[in-house]
Amino acid sequence: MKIYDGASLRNVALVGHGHTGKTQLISALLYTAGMVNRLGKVDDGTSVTDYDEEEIQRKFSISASLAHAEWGKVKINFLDTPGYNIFLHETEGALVAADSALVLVHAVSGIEVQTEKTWSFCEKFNLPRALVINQMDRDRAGFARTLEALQKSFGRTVIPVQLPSGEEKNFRGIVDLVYMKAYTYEAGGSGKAKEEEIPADLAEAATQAHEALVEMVAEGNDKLMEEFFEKGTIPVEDLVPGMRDAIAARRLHPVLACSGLQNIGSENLLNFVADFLPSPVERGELEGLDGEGGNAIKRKIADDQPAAVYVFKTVADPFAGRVSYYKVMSGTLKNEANLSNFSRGSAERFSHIGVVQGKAQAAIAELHAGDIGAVAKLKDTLTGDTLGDKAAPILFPKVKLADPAISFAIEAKSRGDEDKLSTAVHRILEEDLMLRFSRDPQTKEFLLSGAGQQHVEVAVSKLKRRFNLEVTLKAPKIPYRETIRAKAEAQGKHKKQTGGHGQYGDCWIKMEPLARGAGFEFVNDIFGGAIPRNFIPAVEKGIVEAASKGYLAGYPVVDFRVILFDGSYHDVDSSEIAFKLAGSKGFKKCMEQAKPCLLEPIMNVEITVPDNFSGDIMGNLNGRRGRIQGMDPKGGSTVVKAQVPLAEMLTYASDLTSMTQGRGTYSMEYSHYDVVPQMIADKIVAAHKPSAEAEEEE
Ligand SMILES: Nc1nc2c(ncn2[C@@H]2O[C@H](COP(=O)(O)OP(=O)(O)OP(=O)(O)O)[C@@H](O)[C@H]2O)c(=O)[nH]1
Ligand SMILES: [Mg+2]
Repeated sequence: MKIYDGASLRNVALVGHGHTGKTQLISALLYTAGMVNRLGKVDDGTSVTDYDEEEIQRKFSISASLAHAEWGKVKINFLDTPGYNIFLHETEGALVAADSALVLVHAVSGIEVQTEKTWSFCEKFNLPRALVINQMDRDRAGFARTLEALQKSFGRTVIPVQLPSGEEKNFRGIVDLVYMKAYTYEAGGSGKAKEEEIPADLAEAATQAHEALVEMVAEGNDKLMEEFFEKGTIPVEDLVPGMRDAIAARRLHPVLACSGLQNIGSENLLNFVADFLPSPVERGELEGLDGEGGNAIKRKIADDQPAAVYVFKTVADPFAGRVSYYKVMSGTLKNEANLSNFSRGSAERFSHIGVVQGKAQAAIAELHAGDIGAVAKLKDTLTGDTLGDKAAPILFPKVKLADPAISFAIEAKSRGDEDKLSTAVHRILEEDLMLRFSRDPQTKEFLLSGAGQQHVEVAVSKLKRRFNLEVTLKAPKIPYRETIRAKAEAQGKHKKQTGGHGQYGDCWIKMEPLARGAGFEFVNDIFGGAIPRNFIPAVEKGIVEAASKGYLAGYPVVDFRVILFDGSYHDVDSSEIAFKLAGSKGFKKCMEQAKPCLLEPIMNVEITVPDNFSGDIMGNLNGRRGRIQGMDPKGGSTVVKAQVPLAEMLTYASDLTSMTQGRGTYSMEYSHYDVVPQMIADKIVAAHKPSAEAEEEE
């Protein structure tokens, strides 16, 4: 493998809606460039970048992956990214490594939700980009229609640099609007083109499109504008550098056409990437933070700078161990280099650094500023870490991801695997920053949280396949609580005086409701030694323990006050344990009169949806016992604020996706506890009965 300097590199992310053909197209481009010896297919599980078993089985991309093509003097690093909404955090995370993007658009479906979303990711990372109208071979494919929609959404800087020659079954190649030549391909062939003159029926359209391109390139460039006014056109030798500048400055978003499955347009697309998309060094300086004070510093993307690498992806392989994918942000990374991990303060050795082709890696002696590589077995480096030359610390910003939207209770299927669960889950968490693992302190359940149901299910499948660990997922238990609504007064007496040492404890208590959130209060109102002082804490303890076990349905009783005001004792038979039992009995007797009820957590929910969905969303929230708090417009979207019981929100992530075709997002945080309506409470209490009886029998 040749070693490439920064100027000869192109780091291109393929992004777009799910199923637009990103993975398929990368396989076609690699085959065309001679990097692999067959045209891999997503549908057969033979694509280069959907190599993970989870991806092969599901036939879509789940995580970002990497491949490269040597094309002329250039090496193109392709980042394949998922387009499916619940895996988009992977896409966002991988764009740090890209210097440009190809936004794929389906020639039949046109602009879709994730087209817009991934476009906005590119904006966030300031990525120069082109649009590729793919799957031109499909029935009902339409280039002109799709182009119009793109211009409407993304503006007039969206300009074709190719026109398709033929459509649907007859799609056979493209007309290049820069060089004004036609190129035809053999369907399902080598991806190499035959150059031809532009067919007569396309000549006029091509000339017009060429002029539109020339005008757009001249628009932001005074010198070219002058030339354009003088000559009425711009010669190719000036147009090409003018286009490169316009693309890099994001004044021009070129549109291309192809079919990845039929391998039509591939050679032209590779040429376009090599000739027109920027290299990493052209992106100038990077911003980071210094090692200590967190002050902003700049770093040039150049070989003569100190080495720094940024880890953008981690894979937990049960055999190879941890594999880290990184971009060399500055300097040269040599094999066997010792680098400091600035994010963790440790040292790491980069042994056997390699370049990546899907699941395969090939060893390389060094990687230059801007290049992308992998290394196995770093000790404690994780995604988002910056490493580099000890003498020149720098930290590149981590990508901030949204909070998980859904949680499941997770349990090892066999009891013997309980210890394994936490270890294996933590390995999976290392490769997916959007997954969280926690333990609910009240319900004691382990929770696995992610972006959506399928996201969590993929994690479960990985646990099984890679770590041979079978788990079950359940909706998490709701941390209900219990409280009282009325005052009560009762005696709690524990007396056992048959034979041997007896037991005697006796207390009188009053119980009163407290404000929500107040917890528990104990007041000692004993006068005259009705209960000796040393036994009073035992009474309190008995009450606290009984309250933690609940009265109605096994949930802790909260927000009440107990006043201990009388009692009696026995000189010989009274003991701590006897007073504890007396307290517990008094508590239970009070509960009978105190109008106990269940409390449930209420969440503050904020939902953002396109305006036309807001009516449906509010109707749906009413059905979930939600209380709408407000509605604010926010640039074409509506933000709905509501308070909704947690119990009604367990499946909201997937319901919102289906209600809004994936356009809605929401966030949720705990607000307060409130009384569960009687009908619902009755069911919860009834559901608790069988298990409570079983427990008592034990
Ligand atoms: N007819 C036709 N089908 C295509 C073409 N490209 C991809 N497909 C099919 O479209 C489906 C999706 O292709 P992928 O390459 O997996 O799409 P993707 O954009 O990577 O999808 P995600 O990974 O979910 O984001 C597969 O069944 C492909 O065979 C094409 O050019 N023409
Ligand atoms: Mg894919």
